[in-house]
This record gives sequence, structure tokens and C-alpha cells, in this order.
Amino acid sequence: MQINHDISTKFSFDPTESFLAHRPSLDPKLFLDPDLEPIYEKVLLGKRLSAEDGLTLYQSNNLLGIGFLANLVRERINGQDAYYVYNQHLNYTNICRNGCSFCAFSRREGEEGAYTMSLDEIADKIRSRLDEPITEVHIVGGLNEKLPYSYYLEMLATIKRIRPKVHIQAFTAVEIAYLAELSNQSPAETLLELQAAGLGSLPGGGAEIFSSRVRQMVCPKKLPANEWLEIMRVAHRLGIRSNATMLYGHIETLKERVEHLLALRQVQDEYGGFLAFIPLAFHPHNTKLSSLKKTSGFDDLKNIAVARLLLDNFAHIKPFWIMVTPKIAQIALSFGADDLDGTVIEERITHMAGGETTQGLPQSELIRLIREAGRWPKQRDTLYNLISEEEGAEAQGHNSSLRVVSKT
Ligand code: V47
Ligand code: SF4
Repeated sequence: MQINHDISTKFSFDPTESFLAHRPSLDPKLFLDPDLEPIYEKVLLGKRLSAEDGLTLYQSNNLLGIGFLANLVRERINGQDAYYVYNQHLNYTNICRNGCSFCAFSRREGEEGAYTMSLDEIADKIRSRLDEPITEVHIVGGLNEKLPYSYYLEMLATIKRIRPKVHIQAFTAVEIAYLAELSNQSPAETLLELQAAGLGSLPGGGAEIFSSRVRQMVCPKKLPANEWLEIMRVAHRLGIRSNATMLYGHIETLKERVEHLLALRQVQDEYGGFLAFIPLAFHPHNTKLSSLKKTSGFDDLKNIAVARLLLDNFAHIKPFWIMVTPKIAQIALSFGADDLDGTVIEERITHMAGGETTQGLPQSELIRLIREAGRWPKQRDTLYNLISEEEGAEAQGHNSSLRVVSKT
């Protein structure tokens, strides 16, 4: 396949645009620890935070202070808006050659509970929701060596045939690297072929923690960190957007979390192709790390806030409500987050690891969570184009109706 190497895309986003307009009237000394005050000064001036600042934030237990700082940045970038998407998750197979020790979802071929959806089953799943205004199908699966490359192309084409306008956000960088290997092509050639079959953007999974120390211990067979980052660079250069994640709450140190976030910030400086950052809270149940504790609400909120502060070039910070619960995700809207992800409908990765949330949330519930947090609900598509909204005074009332901005 011929690749045009000139298709370089730089997505523009200026987080410091209006920072002076957001100087708070409160005296932050009332609730900021002294060690957070220099960070407050930087945040006010729109200055980039350092790795040391990141560590100071993580080491502080002044959650309200950290949240206050993160909220300044959040409102500077997104005002009162809080986004959600009408989406459907699809985990097409759990058979995986990697066997990461934090994963309760994966199985070996023939093991009890192993499954692979046929193309007909996938088609049925998409068809069964045709009466809903789904704008995104979100697809992640294991590395199943029995599946031919054509399965992936046909999966995308099948979904597009049934729902031509849907945006398919499919295959983590780990799956993309695997598909490149399977198809004997470069990652760029593979991405372009998948795009021609219907791929719209990439989910942010597979990043885990970039530290090679941690990767060696919990996912030694997984794509190394530098290759994960390189796949994202290649995608962004081709104009294919993606998300970014960090799996936290297992054996990583706070310093390793900071290094992870700064590595993402560096790649975002290069092409600006990341849409959103999603911290993924580790669920230990049924995994080889089941002796570890679940993350606490305190850590979940701190992670959101620190990410908002360090990732100054990311437009969106998204708590995945499936992992942190809708209640924590709602509170996170005051701690740096501006996006509640979506309706989801069916999710397996977290639920097989002890996730206790429901499998999906109706649109009305996402709107209610956002509205009751004092934010303005904005239904978006995957690329953050507005689909419908409730604004200002309307959003405060309980009878407000959605204003449809665009139909997909
Ligand atoms: O890479 C696996 C994580 C990821 C566990 O882009 C676990 O919007 C917690 O890609 N506890 C896959 N996490 C999911 C993914 C994703 C999820 C939500 C939003 C987006 C997005 C992408 O799930 C894996 C891994 O990091 N994971 N096991 C576990 N026990
Ligand atoms: Fe496979 Fe992904 Fe689970 Fe790792 S996290 S075992 S790559 S499905």
C-alpha cells in the first residue's frame, strides 16, 4: 500500500487562551497547603507543571486544594460543559496471548469462559440496538492468534454496513501493533487499511504504566511502552485520533504515574492527536494480583485532578464511570474531569475483574448526573462535535429538553 508521508496533522488546542479571565475570587490560602502554593502560582499564570510538581501533588493529601487547582484548569478549558457520548462497547474476544497479570478478562484458547464473537454475532449485537441513537461503537479485545486479519477488516465493514454513520473507535495500540505483525505490514499501512474498512479512531487502552519495571512484572509480553507511544505518533501523523489511558492502583509508584503522564504530554506536544485521557482504576478481583486492594475514591479523584493539572495540552479528562462508579465520576466533574464517557451498554473487562457498576447507563441518567453536578450536559460524538446540549438556565431546571445541534 502506498503511504503519503506528508499527511501530517497538528491538532490545535491552546489551554492558556483565557487563563486570566479565570482568576478565582477566593483566597486559596484558606485551603491550600503551603507546598501547593507555588503550583497555584504556576496554574494561575498558565505555566507548565514539572515532574516535581506532579509528585508534590500526588504526595499531598490536600484533596480539596488539588481539586480546586484542577477545577481552575478544567473551567478555563471547558467552562461549565460536561460531555457524554451515546456509545456501545464491544469486546469481540477474550482469548489473548499476553496473559497480563492485572487482567481478569483474558483466557487461553479452550479455557473455560473463553469466547470469540463470530461476525454474525457482532452484526446481531449492532442490529439489536438500531433503535437507539448510538453514535460510537467502542471495540477492544484480546490478541487471539486463531483470528485471521480479514476478521478485523470484515468486523469494521460489517458494522459500517449496518450503521453507516457510526464512528468506530476500535483496537488499542497493542492490537494495532499485533495486526501489523499479523498482516505483515507497517503500523501505518495497517492503520490506513483499517481506516478504509471503517476505523474512525483508537481507544486509549494498553498503555498501562509505561515504566519498564512495572511492565516487566505485570505484563511482560505486552507491547513495550516506547512502541505503544510510537503507534500513537503514527496514528496521529495520519490524522487518526486516539485516547490515552493509565492503569493505576496496582504496583506502580507515584513517580511512575508522573512519568507516565509526562510521556503522554510529550507525544501530545508533537501532534495533538489525543482526544481524552482516561485514568483506569485497577480492579483486582479474579486477577493474579487479587491480593491488592481496590483503589479508593480519594485516589480516584486525586488521579483525575493531577492528570488535569499535568496534561495541560489535553482538552478532555474522562473518568470511566464503569470503573470508578457513577457517583465518583460525577464528583470528578468538580475535580478536573469534563466528560462522563457514555452509555456503554455492555462491558466485560471491568466486570470480570469485580466491577460492581451496572453494564450501562441510560442517556437520561448521564444528563441527570451532569446537571446535578451543576454542569451543562453536552452530548458529543467521538471527535467532540456537539450533537445535543442543555445550556445555562435551562440546565438548572429539571424539565429542560435537549436542543439537537446535529443529527448523526
Ligand atoms: O488496556 C484490564 C484495562 C484496558 C483491568 O479509550 C483493566 O475511552 C482495570 O482500552 N482493572 C482496555 N482495568 C480498556 C480500554 C478503555 C476503557 C475505557 C475507555 C477507553 C477509551 C478505553 O482495560 C486495558 C487495561 O489497561 N484493564 N484489566 C482491570 N482488572
Ligand atoms: Fe490481553 Fe489486554 Fe488482558 Fe493484557 S489486558 S491479557 S493484552 S486482553
